Amino acid sequence: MDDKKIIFSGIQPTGCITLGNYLGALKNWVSLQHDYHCCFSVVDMHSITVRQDPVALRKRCMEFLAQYLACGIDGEENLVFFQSHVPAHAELAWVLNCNVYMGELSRMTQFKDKSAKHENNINAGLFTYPVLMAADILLYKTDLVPVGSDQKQHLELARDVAIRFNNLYGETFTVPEPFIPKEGARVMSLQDPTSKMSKSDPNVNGFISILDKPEDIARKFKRAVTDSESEVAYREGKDGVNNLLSIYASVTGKTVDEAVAEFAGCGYGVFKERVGEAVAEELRPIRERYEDLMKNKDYLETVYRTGAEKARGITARTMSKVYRKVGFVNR
Ligand code: ATP
Ligand code: LTN
Repeated sequence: MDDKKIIFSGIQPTGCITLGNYLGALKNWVSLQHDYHCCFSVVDMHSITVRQDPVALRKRCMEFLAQYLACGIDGEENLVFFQSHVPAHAELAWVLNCNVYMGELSRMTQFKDKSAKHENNINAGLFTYPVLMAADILLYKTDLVPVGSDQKQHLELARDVAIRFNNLYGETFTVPEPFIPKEGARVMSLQDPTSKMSKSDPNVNGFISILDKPEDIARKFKRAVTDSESEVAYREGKDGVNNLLSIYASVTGKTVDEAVAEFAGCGYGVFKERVGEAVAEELRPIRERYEDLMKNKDYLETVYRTGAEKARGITARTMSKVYRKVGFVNR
């Protein structure tokens, strides 16, 4: 083995992949992929914590996989697979469930948000969701987890569980670190810049799908909610403008200060148009590659089958170690 460190990350196949998912997670996966051994999973088991239509879910899972690749993830160099194809995720989640406290899980803000949103289906899976996520990460001896800032709390829990398990049973898991980008870690809704851009937002004008056409992107940015002033500046109280500046900085690789300087003296109309153009430019090749990839089902199948096969090998070794540590009889 070389001394490359290990990355694990995933996105759940719900709604469509947004500019938030892209800037918070995917774009960084792409830039880190050659310097680490990477596992990028479509975490389908997480997605059933909210009710899914089975036919739509199966189709969406393939579309998500194709979008990972279309963004520039190399499906041969990295392990790209569906979480449900690797049974160890569920197996380790069970063992970790027995080492996590109800109190810890009750504090998770995502659980509180999601149970408020889905009050007719507050199932046990929604509650233990972060434990499955910890299993995803710990199975691969992951060093680094590139995610948006909303996942920081879940990652903290994964670290706590790893440390607790190691203290109880002896050195078993690597304690992972989050990788949260400087810009783009929390892209806000274009319609309500005080709440996170979310793929399950019923208002399509609030989010940009990475597959949106340039004219739709332009329209959504044109309608983006800003404020009643007219100065493009980054400061408290200007949530809408701040969000557009961060998006622009993240897409172009510039700093927010450089972006502010660039738009000095511009009206909001021109500013929104330019941000929209920069985003459309970034996403255009992704949409084109996606269309090609979706025509090539055999290739997609090769990627996810080989990914899962390798992942099963790695995770089986972790599981036999874990089962031995907790005191189960050897198979
Ligand atoms: P949902 O709305 O269904 O909860 P989501 O849009 O929050 O979904 P997830 O699958 O939960 O998407 O997240 C996938 C990855 O994208 C995670 O790393 C998460 O931190 C990141 N992410 C999600 N939304 C944003 C956002 N608005 N800004 C930056 N990163 C984000
Ligand atoms: N919970 C994450 C998705 C996720 C994940 C992971 C991210 C599931 N397992 C492992 C990083 C590593 C979310 O974004 N909602």
